[in-house]
Amino acid sequence: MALNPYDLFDIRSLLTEEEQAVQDAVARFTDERVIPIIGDCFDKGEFPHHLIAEMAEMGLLGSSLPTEYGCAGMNAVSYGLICQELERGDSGIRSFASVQSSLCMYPIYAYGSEEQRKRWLPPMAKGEVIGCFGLTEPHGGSDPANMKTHAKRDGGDWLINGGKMWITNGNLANIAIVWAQTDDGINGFILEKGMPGFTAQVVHRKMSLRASVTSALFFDNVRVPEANRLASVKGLKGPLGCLTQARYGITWGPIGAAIDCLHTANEYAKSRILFGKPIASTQAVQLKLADMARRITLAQLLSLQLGRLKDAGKMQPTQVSLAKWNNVRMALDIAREARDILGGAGITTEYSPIRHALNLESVITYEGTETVHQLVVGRELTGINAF
Ligand code: TGC
Ligand code: FAD
Repeated sequence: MALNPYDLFDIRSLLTEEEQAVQDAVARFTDERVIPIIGDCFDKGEFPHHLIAEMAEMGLLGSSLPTEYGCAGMNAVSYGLICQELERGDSGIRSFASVQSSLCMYPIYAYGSEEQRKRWLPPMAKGEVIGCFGLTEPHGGSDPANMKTHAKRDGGDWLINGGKMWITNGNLANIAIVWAQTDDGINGFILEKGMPGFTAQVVHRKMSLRASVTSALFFDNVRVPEANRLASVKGLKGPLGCLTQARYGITWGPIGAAIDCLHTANEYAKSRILFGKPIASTQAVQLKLADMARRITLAQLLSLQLGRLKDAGKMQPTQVSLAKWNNVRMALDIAREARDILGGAGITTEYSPIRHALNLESVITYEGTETVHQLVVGRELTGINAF
């Protein structure tokens, strides 16, 4: 029986029927709604806003949170499959879902009051309220402990001053989860669009994630009521806890981008005739395609086991770091190699590999750079902190 070239180890057979159904539904959405338009969106530097309502309708926003808040209550493996299928379309679409789900809805759920959960989560699940997550500052994203943005008590309120950089969904968002230094350590706040002194500015001239909105946020004496503070967490573990959720999804996402690149390169190589035969019949090209399949298979197994550990409540941040490092590196290398197999045709966005490669340059940097994740694994092995 012929094997599925994009799932050589039949990893799909390890999924439950429900997980397979989630994957199939999101795959259909990507094939029918994302792939036909995303090249143009990337060229124009536009995020396809009209897809938000459709993603919400499918339960893709806050998919792992409980149904009592209007969310789908799916397991971690299903969330991973959602990320994989969305990123097969484009990293920018997966980024939108990651930020909304893991970086905005998750902290409200995990660190917020019941009142905050009831107020924000149902409209966020419907895509009526969009969130962004402000941790990184211009002077150095890898070291968020060194943040300058601060919040000072003023009567019953807080006054926030500072700024954030490289914020996904920034200009789209109705609310921002903002992390700020206080006299009592780092705290998280929900800032609302329109609060005086809170502004966002789009980052232009991006060569990566062009179908995603990226912004700088500015806070000039923004008055935020105590009711908007995420009161049940303090310190860096607050934002890092959110990053663990998002990074988990990001271990899956690039598998989708890599599968799309392998598929594109394979089809092209079978039809491209050079020296009287398809380039797919040469040993050089087959070696490249085989190596892509090998690396994708390993990444699939890594993320699936990570998801099973997460669903069992046993996932550790170091495991997430290893998988984020491995899987993003795998996808970036495959995207560049696929681009090469397409020759000159590979340099235009008519074919997806160069778009995926450019996007993955962001994915390998955000949510902890490759180096940061390598050093987290190194610290685990040696017991010595290299930061
Ligand atoms: P350390 O000072 O040792 O720890 C502070 C506290 O945090 C706890 N902790 C974690 N908790 C949950 N998850 C994790 N991954 C955690 N890592 C640490 C830790 O136990 C401690 O708790 P406590 O109770 O003792 O206070 O911090 P560290 O030395 O581990 O951190 C250093 C380092 C470099 C790993 C960390 O600063 C880091 O990860 N830097 C990278 C920053 C980053 O990833 N920024 C991402 C910004 S958001 C983004 O990029 C979104 S892109 C979204 C998209 O479009 O998809
Ligand atoms: P730096 O931290 O300045 O790193 C520069 C270089 O130094 C890197 O190569 C890094 O690996 C290396 N380095 C760092 N530490 C060490 C060390 N100890 N030893 C050796 N080398 C080291 N942030 C948010 O808060 N919210 C968002 O929604 C968000 N979205 C993003 C979207 C995009 C498109 C991009 C590009 C970024 C986004 N980010 C977001 C920011 C992202 O998390 C940061 O870019 C990332 O954490 C790296 O920070 P930096 O860019 O300041 O690089």
